[in-house]
Amino acid sequence: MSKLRLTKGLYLILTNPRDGYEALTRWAVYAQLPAVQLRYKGNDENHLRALAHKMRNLTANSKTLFIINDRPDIALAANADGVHVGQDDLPLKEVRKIVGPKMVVGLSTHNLDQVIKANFEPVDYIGFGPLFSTISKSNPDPVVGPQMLPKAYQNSRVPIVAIGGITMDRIRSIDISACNNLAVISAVGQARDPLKIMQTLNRIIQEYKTDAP
Ligand code: 3NM
Repeated sequence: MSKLRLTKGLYLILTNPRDGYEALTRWAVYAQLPAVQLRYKGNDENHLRALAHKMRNLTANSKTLFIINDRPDIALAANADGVHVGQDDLPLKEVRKIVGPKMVVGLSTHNLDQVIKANFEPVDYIGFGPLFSTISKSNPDPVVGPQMLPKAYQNSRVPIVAIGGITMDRIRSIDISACNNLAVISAVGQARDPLKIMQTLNRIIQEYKTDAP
């Protein structure tokens, strides 16, 4: 397991952000977000490598972990802090073999079976979702609903990053005590004032208190 720690707060995923990868990464560092993930879905491998290099430089010596989606090889080459993979990517033991023991490894899960199976894999956190319907992913898995998050929490040995359709409006229906992070793409990436939205979401997550006495 990695010694790097994914602290509580907003986990920002960048896929074609309106204001560009560089500006959003700078703001994520300024806002001291716990993590920013490069999730590039294009075919231009050189562009991906260049983005990875740029985001690594911008996040170096900051509070913000730099995580790369899907590609353990590029995460290793770019000296990223972590790699995030899906259910259909390389087996987790292979991923861990490529990136070594220090890197943070995350795995997407979409139901309780997958949450429980992840307990036996060399992962540092799991994504869980989609909590709500999302337009940011092609062929998303069925919506799990925010009510499933506490159940995932009870069944997971690792911290949970809740994802999928999370917006300012919907955040109030999420039991944030059942996860370590909320992850968003469009709520920040397509916002008119991304810095303000990321700061607000990060603060809501970090300051969340349950109503229970
Ligand atoms: N993974 P937005 S949902 C990348 O369910 C991703 O694992 C999901 O984007 C999952 O915040 C999703 O715009 C898209 O809905 C999240």
